[in-house]
Amino acid sequence: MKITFCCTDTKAEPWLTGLEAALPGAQVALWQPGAPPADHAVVWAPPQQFFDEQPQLKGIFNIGAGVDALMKLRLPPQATLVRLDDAGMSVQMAEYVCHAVIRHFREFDGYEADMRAGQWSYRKPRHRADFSVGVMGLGVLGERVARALQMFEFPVNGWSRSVKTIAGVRGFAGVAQFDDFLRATRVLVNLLPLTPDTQDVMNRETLSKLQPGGYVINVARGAHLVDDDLITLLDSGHLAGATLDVFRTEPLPAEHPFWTHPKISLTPHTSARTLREESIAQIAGKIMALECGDPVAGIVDPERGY
Ligand code: NDP
Ligand code: OXD
Repeated sequence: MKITFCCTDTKAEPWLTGLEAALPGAQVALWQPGAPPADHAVVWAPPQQFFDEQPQLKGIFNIGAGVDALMKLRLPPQATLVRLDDAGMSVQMAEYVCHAVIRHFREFDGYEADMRAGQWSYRKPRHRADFSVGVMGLGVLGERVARALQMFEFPVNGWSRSVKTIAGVRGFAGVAQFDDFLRATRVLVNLLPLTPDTQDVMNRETLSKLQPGGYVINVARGAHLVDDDLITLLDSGHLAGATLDVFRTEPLPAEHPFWTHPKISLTPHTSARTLREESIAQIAGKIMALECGDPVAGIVDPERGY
């Protein structure tokens, strides 16, 4: 069995040796233009040329959860496209989002500034019941995040395409219930896949429906958010702040206003990192399952785009 590896911005060597160790007998090679045909591909944001030269692929394994970059390309129609299914990302996402929610709710930035100014002062405790958190996307990551937030007793809302029942989470589904979801939410967490339906979903109109003092946490993709609309609503005072991990252009361009906005906290697309060992083990298991005709978790539906 031949496996070709084509992952942008990824150190290839440890992946190649890890995949070879996990799939004894397989030949694993770094893709180069003109490389011989392979059975399966392990990819992250490959160029179109890669698929044009590998039209016979049986399986394409993305080393991330989001497949939006692949959905822009022409893929071999017979190939099964498989995304990472957690592989250690959901716990990271839960800790990132809980940290951001709690940091905002408990006003830790304010306390830090006070203490640095040599000021020992207290703020009035806020009511948890006033900080309902709405999670957009209740998939592998969103569900874990919603459950983690519940542990801190925040009221939690969830929005998905199809109806989801998660104990203790007030569920909303589809376009018809989106407004109700937004109006019931103060802190908005985005964990949607980027698709034509979800692009620009956080804009002036939708973010205006959040409860006053709203807060935005974007950990999915930059193109879900209309940057200028966020800034307008922060400056008008309708929104209290935002924590952003993902951006339309990454790295975030030096001149972008997000860098210096006092109400925005930034991280460099790091909320849930691909963990190499877990991912190699998962991908190797999926390649073997696909070869044997066994069920494989995390198959992408090209029609839905996720
Ligand atoms: P999943 O595919 O498991 O879940 C997607 C969820 O979004 C599902 O609940 C789905 O609904 C819902 N959804 C999709 N389209 C719509 C829509 N039009 N309206 C309402 N709900 C919709 O994805 P993951 O949880 O694994 O990952 C989510 C995203 O997180 C990834 O696509 C990626 O972009 C991002 N990500 C970011 C990382 C980072 O480091 N910042 C790391 C990893 C992922 P339904 O359940 O009905 O299908
Ligand atoms: C992913 C990511 O989609 O890291 O896995 O953004």
